[in-house]
This record gives sequence, structure tokens and C-alpha cells, in this order.
Amino acid sequence: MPSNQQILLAARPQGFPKLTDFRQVETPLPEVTAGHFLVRTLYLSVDPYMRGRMNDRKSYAPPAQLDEVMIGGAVAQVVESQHDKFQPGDLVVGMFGWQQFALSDGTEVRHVSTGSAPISTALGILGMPGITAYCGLLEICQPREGETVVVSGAAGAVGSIVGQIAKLKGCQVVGIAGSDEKVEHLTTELGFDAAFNYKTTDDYYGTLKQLCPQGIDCYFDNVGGPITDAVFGHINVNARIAICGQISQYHAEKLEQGPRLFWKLIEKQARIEGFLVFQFIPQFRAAIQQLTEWVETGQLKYRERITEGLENTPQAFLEMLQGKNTGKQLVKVAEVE
Ligand code: NAP
Ligand code: FER
Repeated sequence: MPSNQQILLAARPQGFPKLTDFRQVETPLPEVTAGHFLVRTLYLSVDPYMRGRMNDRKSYAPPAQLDEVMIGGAVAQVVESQHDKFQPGDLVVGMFGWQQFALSDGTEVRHVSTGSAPISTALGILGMPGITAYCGLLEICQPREGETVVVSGAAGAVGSIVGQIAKLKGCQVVGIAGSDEKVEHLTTELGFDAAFNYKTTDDYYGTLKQLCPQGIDCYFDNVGGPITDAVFGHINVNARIAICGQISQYHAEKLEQGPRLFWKLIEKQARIEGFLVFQFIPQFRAAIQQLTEWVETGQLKYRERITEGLENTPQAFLEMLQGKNTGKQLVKVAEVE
């Protein structure tokens, strides 16, 4: 009987996740019933939000369940269908989970539309991370020509797109990332005006002062913690701060006591706003269309770090959390047929 390889959540992590928090099993291939279709996974996405879903805490979505397939987005190919909208051979993107095959009723599944770009980009620059960057920056930070935009987590899937879009809008762009190679990539390949390595810099406040002589008008925050504290010290009147992610806090077992700089928002009449990409669903189509055009004209560049093999998905996830990726971290599971 044909079988399905699946990766389950085996334990809820304490602090930074471990390989033993996951378990691989072989199960029978599900049967296709009326109104459903079966897909074969081609690429899996590993994302920071998955760390939050591994905790037993309800947030915007229920937690991943113990001993069930780990949640996650994937690009897949339909292999068998009893659904009007999806035919064998179709390339689709959806929340199919960490497994070789998935049965779907079509909920929140869309056909891959990446123009001339590879299908893997439907999980990165032309997918959830790209839309997060586009809508988060343009709707919340609203950068104007000549303004200074700072982005943390700058060399990752979201941050690398945020900085490039801010450049397209005529801003001065400063990135913060975790290695010298990443800093080099941002300034030489992606057109950032400046960047620094937060792992080898002690004085974030002083470095930002040097790199942002006009102060900071927009801050796109992917990381939180001491980096964000330092940015607060340099915000201009009417600054806009978008809280996209707080990855420096995701594994914390005890809440960090920060410097509590919210009075800066009063002094500078500044705005800080958290957002979830899903609040922009009405703008998704337009965002993907614009991002596709920028990718096709070479105005937006992207990198992918691709790990081979479903069995290496937990490792790829941990490596992304450790910052081994530049650009979007993916797992390649199978070739298109
Ligand atoms: P990513 O940036 O491609 O990968 C995560 C990166 O985080 C790593 O490469 C690492 O790079 C950095 N990192 C890890 N630990 C860190 C720490 N302690 N301090 C500073 N940086 C750290 O991931 P992504 O998918 O683009 O997501 C980026 C952020 O956006 C995450 O916080 C994520 O939760 C958030 N996000 C939010 C939404 C939303 O709807 N609000 C949607 C998508 C993503 P370094 O080498 O630079 O450390
Ligand atoms: C993410 C980080 C956090 C993300 C969503 C959240 C979609 C939401 C967290 C919550 O509701 O608690 O990267 O991506």
C-alpha cells in the first residue's frame, strides 16, 4: 500500500526547540473522497510563527497539536482530485503541513501564480513573507521619499523585501542583521544604504546615531529586544513603528525586563502598531501582482536557502531560527512531475 511520510509535533519545546520535539512517522496514503483532492508536497516553508504555534497557547490560530502533523505552508502538485476547482497536475499553495502528501477540501488553497519566477517563490517573496513586507511597510510605516527607514531581521525573508521596497520609495535604508556576510549582502546586492551586524556590535545606540544622522522616521521591527530599545532612542517626530515580529523573544521562558521607552512615543508624537499579515487579505492579490512585476523587472532581488528532504525539515526550521538563512528558508521535498 502506498504510504505517506509525516513529521509530527512530538513535544512542546522548553526554550529553544530541539530535534526531539519532532518525530517522523509513515502512515497510509489517505483516500480521496468527494469534494477533496490529494497533493504531493514540492516545497515546504519553515517560518518563525511556527515556534509560537508549538506552545499550548491560543493566539490568532489554535496551537499545533501534539502527535499531529506539524502545521505549515507548502507548494504542492495535485495528484488526484474529486474537486471541481483543482485538477491533477495543478500547482497549488496551501497549509498542507510537514508531510509528503496531504488531503485537502480546497480551504485557503490557491493556484500558484509566480509569473516567470520559480514556484518556490510562492512561499517567499511572492507569498506570505512578501505580502507581510509589502503591506506592513506601505500600510503601517507609510514611508515617504527622503525619510530614514530602519529594518531589523533585515537579511531574512521579510526584512530583505522591506528594505528593498523602502529603497524603491526613495528612502534612506538601514538594516540590522546577524552576520558580516548578511551585512555585505544588504549593502552590495540589495541596495541598502547601510547595515550593521548586531552580534559583533556592542553599542546599538551609537551605531544607529552614526548610520541615521537624520534620525529614524520608520522602523519595521522583526526582532524586538535590545535592538528595538536602541531604535526608540532615535525616532523623529511623527515616526511610524510597525511591529511585525519579536523573534528575540520567541524562546524566552521568562519575560525580559526592558528599558520601557514608551515615553519616547509621547515626546515624538510617534505611532507604534502591531499587525498580522492576515488583516491585509483584501490587498493580497494587488500585493502579489506588484511584487511579481518588481521581481520580473529585477527591481526586487531575493535569495532562498533550500534544504533537501522532508526528513530534514526540523533541522531546517532550527537553522532558520538560528539565522543560518539569508532570504527565505525552504525545504525541497519533491520535483514537479
Ligand atoms: P527570517 O527573517 O527569514 O528568519 C528568521 C531570522 O531571525 C533569522 O534568519 C535570524 O537572522 C533572525 N533572528 C533569530 N534570532 C534572533 C534574535 N535573537 N535577535 C535578532 N534576530 C534574530 O524570517 P521571516 O519569515 O522573514 O520573519 C521575520 C519576522 O517577521 C519574524 O519575527 C516573524 O515572526 C515575523 N513575521 C510576522 C508576520 C506577521 O503577520 N506579523 C508575518 C511573517 C513574519 P540573524 O542572522 O539576523 O539573527
Ligand atoms: C509571526 C509571528 C507572530 C506570524 C504571526 C504571529 C504569521 C502571531 C502571533 C500571535 O497571534 O500570537 O511570524 O506570522
